[in-house]
Amino acid sequence: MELANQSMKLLKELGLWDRVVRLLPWRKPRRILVAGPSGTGKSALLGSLRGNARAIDRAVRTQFAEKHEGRMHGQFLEFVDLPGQELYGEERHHAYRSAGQGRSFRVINVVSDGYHEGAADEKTALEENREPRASYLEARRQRELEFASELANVFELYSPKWVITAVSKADLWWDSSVPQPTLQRYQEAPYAEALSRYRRTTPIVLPYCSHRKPFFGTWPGRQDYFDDKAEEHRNEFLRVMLQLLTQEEDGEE
Ligand SMILES: Nc1nc2c(ncn2[C@@H]2O[C@H](COP(=O)(O)OP(=O)(O)O)[C@@H](O)[C@H]2O)c(=O)[nH]1
Ligand SMILES: [Mg+2]
Repeated sequence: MELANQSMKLLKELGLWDRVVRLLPWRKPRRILVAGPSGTGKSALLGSLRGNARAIDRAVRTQFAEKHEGRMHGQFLEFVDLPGQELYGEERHHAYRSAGQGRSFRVINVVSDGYHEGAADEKTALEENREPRASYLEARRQRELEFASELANVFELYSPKWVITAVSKADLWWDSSVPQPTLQRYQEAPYAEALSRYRRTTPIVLPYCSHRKPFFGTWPGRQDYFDDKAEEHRNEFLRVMLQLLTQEEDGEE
């Protein structure tokens, strides 16, 4: 024990202590919150990042903040999959508080252009001809906007190291025209403003697709997207996320 104390002192004197701590196996993982309204695809995104890209029955909802810890490309990470339902607001606030207190955190903010598949029934979300109902998509986009304001309030109290907005389910909305109108919507007002109301940051907005699945089991979305783009987008998302993690000066916590 005495020897351990002496070595610790020596390392501190040499200015090497921090570096050693960073390599210790018991150091705490870096925390990433996966946030967003219900049915945007948070659990699916997390599953796909962790190598499990399968469709989720829409009746299966995340009820409590679920933690998933592990190594990813040399990074020791803890993902917190947050429940998005209005109903679980208390639980969500608790997760934000415990994530923000005394601990650094990062956020993956998951949106999907209103294509939320959760508690709503098929009749609410689809027209008779099985196309997504415009009024449903619009209402859910509004929910995304409200959620962005809620996040901004949290960020006023606790500042995340970084925020990536993942515009998921790209297999449903991707349109090869350039520039992408859907992505633009999240880069501009009112959405980008709501999210960065208190802390001005350059928004990082990336398209994403966890798996291919017809909307409410019937509407196939954009057929060509999955073959042409999905993997490229997943790789790019991972690249940006790992780059942000390596750029953090204090890899601690
Ligand atoms: N088409 C498509 N469906 C997805 C995608 N990601 C999730 N989903 C589906 O959307 C529903 C809600 O996803 P889930 O991850 O549970 O949403 P959460 O409430 O945000 O955790 C599930 O039925 C998923 O299979 C995606 O990238 N594309
Ligand atoms: Mg979930």
